[in-house]
Amino acid sequence: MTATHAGRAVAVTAAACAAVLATALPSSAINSYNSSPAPERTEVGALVVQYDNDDDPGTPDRVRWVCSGTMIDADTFLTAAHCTTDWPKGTTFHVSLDQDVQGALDEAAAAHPGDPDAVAAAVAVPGTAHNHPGYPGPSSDTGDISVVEVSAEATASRWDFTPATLPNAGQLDALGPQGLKDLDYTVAGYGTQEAQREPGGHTHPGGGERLQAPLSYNALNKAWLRLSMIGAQDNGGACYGDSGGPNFARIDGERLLVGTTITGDAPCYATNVTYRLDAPGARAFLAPFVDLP
Ligand SMILES: [Ca+2]
Ligand SMILES: [Ca+2]
Repeated sequence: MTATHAGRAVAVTAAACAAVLATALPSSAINSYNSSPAPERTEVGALVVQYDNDDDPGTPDRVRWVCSGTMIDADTFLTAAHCTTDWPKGTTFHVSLDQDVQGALDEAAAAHPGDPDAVAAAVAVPGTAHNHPGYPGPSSDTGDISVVEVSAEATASRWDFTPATLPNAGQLDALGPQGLKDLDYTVAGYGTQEAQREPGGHTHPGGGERLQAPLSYNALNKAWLRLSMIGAQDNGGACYGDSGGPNFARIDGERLLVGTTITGDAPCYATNVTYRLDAPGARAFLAPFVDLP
């Protein structure tokens, strides 16, 4: 585990990948291998951020998608705390459930040149971010979880979606190692592709479109569910910009949102490290925002 799949420290929100996206190849998300578009996952969206990015502080002039996330009820968008912290003063957070968020941003930028407020309003609904108060905690449980509270009315008027279902308390523990191995896992998000080796180093092309990929079980810790992205095992995987996005498992025929993408190996070929949503830390944080199962 090295790079945060959207963070600041070892870097890598999609915003930190600006140089990559600026020269982006045809848009695509998640890893390129074993992935597919996810138009049906309408509860999965992108975190859109409007922030100061020029020499005129106090006027948030830049609008871009930076992370992924999931609607877990009518007005609560679940994402990662490293996506919603450490932004310049005056930053505002927004949620888009569009399939092609980068395309929507490009279109809005062309329609509203020099008007970032109008661009944000065209592609997303505004919200208020709430970060886990303990973030960043110890590596055993970093508290890397946040929500963006949006207007249920504004969101429902733009997108038709069914909120994701959260797991019961300790549901992954109860399955045991063999039970966890037997499950089918799927990651979804708007992130970039795995590393491409190019002159000058690795780049991560693509991103901004909702894709999904299968994963398999690797390990379970107190706060973390590790999932394999090894292509040779028919898995796909998550990469930069997929942070905060969902990892689903099908349990007893039901699709449950069991973990949010947080980090993994830097080139995005091996492991997706996800924050468990059945564990006490996540549940205590989420309790004021959703009805927990
Ligand atoms: Ca500015
Ligand atoms: Ca709520």
